[in-house]
Amino acid sequence: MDSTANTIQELLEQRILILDGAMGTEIQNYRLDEQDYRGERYREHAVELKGNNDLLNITRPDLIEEIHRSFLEVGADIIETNTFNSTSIAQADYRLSDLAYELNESGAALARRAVDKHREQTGRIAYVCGVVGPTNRTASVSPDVNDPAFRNISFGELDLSYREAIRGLIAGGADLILIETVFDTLNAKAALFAIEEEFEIQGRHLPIMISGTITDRSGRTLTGQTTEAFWNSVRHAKPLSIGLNCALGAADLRPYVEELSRIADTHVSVHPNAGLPNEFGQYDETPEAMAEVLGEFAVAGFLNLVGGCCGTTPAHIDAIRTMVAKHPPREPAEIKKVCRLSGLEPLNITPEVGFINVGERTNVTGSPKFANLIKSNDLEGALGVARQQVENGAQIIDVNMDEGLLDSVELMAKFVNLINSDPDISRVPLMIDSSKWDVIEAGLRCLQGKGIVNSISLKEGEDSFREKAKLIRQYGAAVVVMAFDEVGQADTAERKFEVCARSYQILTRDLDYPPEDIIFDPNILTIATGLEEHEDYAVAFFKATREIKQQLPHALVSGGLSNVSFALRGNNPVREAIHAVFLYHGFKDGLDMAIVNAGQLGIYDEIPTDLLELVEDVVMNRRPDATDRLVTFAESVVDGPKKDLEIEQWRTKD
Ligand code: THG
Repeated sequence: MDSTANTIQELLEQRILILDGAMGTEIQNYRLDEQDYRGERYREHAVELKGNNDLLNITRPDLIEEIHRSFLEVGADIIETNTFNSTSIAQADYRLSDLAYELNESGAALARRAVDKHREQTGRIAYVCGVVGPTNRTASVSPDVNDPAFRNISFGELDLSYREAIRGLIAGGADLILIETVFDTLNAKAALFAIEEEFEIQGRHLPIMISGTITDRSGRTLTGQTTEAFWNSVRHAKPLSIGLNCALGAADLRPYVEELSRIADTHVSVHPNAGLPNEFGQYDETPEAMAEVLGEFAVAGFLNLVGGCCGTTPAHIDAIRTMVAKHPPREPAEIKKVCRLSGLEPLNITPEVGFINVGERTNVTGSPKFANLIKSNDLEGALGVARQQVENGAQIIDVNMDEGLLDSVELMAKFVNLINSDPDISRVPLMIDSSKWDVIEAGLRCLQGKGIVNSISLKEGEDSFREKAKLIRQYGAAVVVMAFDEVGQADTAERKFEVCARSYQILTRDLDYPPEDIIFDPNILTIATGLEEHEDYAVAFFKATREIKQQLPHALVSGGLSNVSFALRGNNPVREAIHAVFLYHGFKDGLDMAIVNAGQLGIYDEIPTDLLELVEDVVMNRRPDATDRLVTFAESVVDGPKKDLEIEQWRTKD
C-alpha cells in the first residue's frame, strides 16, 4: 500500500471520516445550458451534451473545482471525483467514448488541485477518491424479456472500459478508488478485476472502497442480492471499506447498514440520498433531518465513513459532520474464518450449517437426461434440472458442460446466465465444473455471486497451478483442488494428503490465497469393482480427510460421491446405501461437502441391517470377500421382486 493508505488507516482508527455530498444536484444549481457543456472544444459535436456532467471536468473545470472546494470548506475528508459516468460504456450515449481516459484524468486532477489548495490554505489534509460508476448496462440481467440468456455488456467489455477509467484516475492523482452505486455485483466484480490488473501493472496498490445500492425495501440490489450476498461477492478485494449509497434515504437504509456493520471485517461507509425523491424527483430532506438519522447510526456504532449522495449539499455535510463528530468510529467486525459464498443469498460454511450438498445433476457427463436436454437445445428443460436440485436440497449446484461434441465455453456462459435470470435457482452459489480452463473462466465471467471453481490441481505442474489460482482469486471464487499431481491421481491416503499439503503450501504461502476458500477433493474413487487394489479407496479417502482437517487449517474437504458406486450402476437402492454409508463415515472424519444427487440420498439409519452390514464391509474394507457378498446381494435385489419391495420400503419410510 502507498503511504497515503497508512494515514487514511490511521485516521479511520481515530474518528468517523466525512465524505462529500452530491455532485450532480450541485451542478444542477448552476442551471447550465447546452453551450456550457460544449465549451469551445465540443461546439460542433453532433449530439446533445447537456446533462453529461462529467464533461464539465474538461469544459467547465472552474465550476467543478468550486463544488469540491465547497465540500472541503465544511470539513469533508474525502472528495469524490466527478467521474461517475466517465467510462467508454456510459459515454457512448454522448458519442464520447474516446474521451473516457481524459475525463477520469482531468476529474482526478481537479479534485487533487482542490484538495492541495485547501491544504495550503488551511493546513487540513483531505483525500481524493477516484469514482468508478456502475455504467448504464448490467452484466447479469437480460435487457430482452424473450431472451433471458442475452446480455448487452460482457465482463470483458466492462474490464477493458474500467481499466481505462482507472488508469486515468491514477494518472490524475487519486488517493483511493471508490466503486459506487453498485446495482449489479457482476459489474462491480469486473471493476475489481480491472483494478487488480491495473494495480499489478503499475506496481501501485491504492485502497479500494466499495459501495452498493439497495433499490427498494426488499433490501436487495437491483440484481437481487441481499446485503450479505453482495458483501461475500466482493470481499476478496480486501476493500478499505464496504458501504451503501444512493437509492433509499438514510432512515430506510438503517437495517442494511446495521447488517453490514455486523458482518464486515472492514470499515463501513454510508452516503445516502437526501431522503426519497418528492413528486418532482427532487430530494428535499433537510440537513438537520438527515444528520439526525446518521447521528443515530454513529451512536449505534455502524459508521466509519459517512457522507451524502443525491440531493446532499455542503449544508448537509456540515450538519452530518457536526452530528457524528462526538461519536467514536465503529470497530471492524471480527468474523470467523469460514468459506463465505453467495448466489442471491449468502452461504457461509460455518459448523452450524452442517454438511453441504452440491447438486450433481447439471452435468452433461453425469446425467444422460441433462445431456440430452442440452444437446437438443432445450435450455428451459435443462434449467428444470437445476431447479429440481435446489428444490431437493442442493445448497450449491455443480455445472459441467464438458463433452467433446459441445461448445462447452459458449454453453457454460449461456447456462450460467440463464440460471442468473431465475431467482429460485440463483439463490444458491454455483460450482463451475470443467477440466478446461477456458470453460471455467467463461463461467466465472458470468457470476455475480461468489462461486467455486471445480477444479485445479498440480497435474500440469506448479506454474499452471499458480497462474490459475491467482486468476481465481482475482475473480473472487473459492476453489476445489484435486489430489492430483505431476505423477498422477493420488490413490493412497499418504499420497492424497501429500499432494493436498503441497497445494496448500503454494496457495497460502506463495499466493496469499485464503485457506478457508480452499476445498480439497482427495478423490472419491470407485470401490466394489472386483479389483483388489480398489478395495481400500474409501478408507484411504477417509484417512486423508482426517489429516487434511487436522493439519491444513481452515481448508475444507469435498468429493464427488456418486463416483464411489459406479461399479453398481443400474442398482440404485444399493448405490444409495453405499452413498449413505460413505457420507456417514466421511462426515465423522470431517468431510464438509459432497457433490451428490440431491433428493436421492439414503438415510444411514434406515438401511436394512443385512444390507448395511454388507455395505459397511465394502466401504470400510473389512473383509476380502466383501465385494462378492455385496454383489451377490445386489443381484438378488435387482432380480428378486421380494427383496426389491423391501428396499423400496426402507427408501420410502420417513
Ligand atoms: N470431484 C470433483 N468434481 C466432480 C467429481 C469429483 N465432478 C463430476 C463428478 N465427479 C461428480 N458428479 C457426478 C455426477 C453424476 C454421477 C456421478 C458423479 C453419476 N451419474 C449417474 C451414472 O453415471 O450412473 C447417472 C445415471 C442417470 O442419470 O441415469 O453417477 O469426484 N471435484
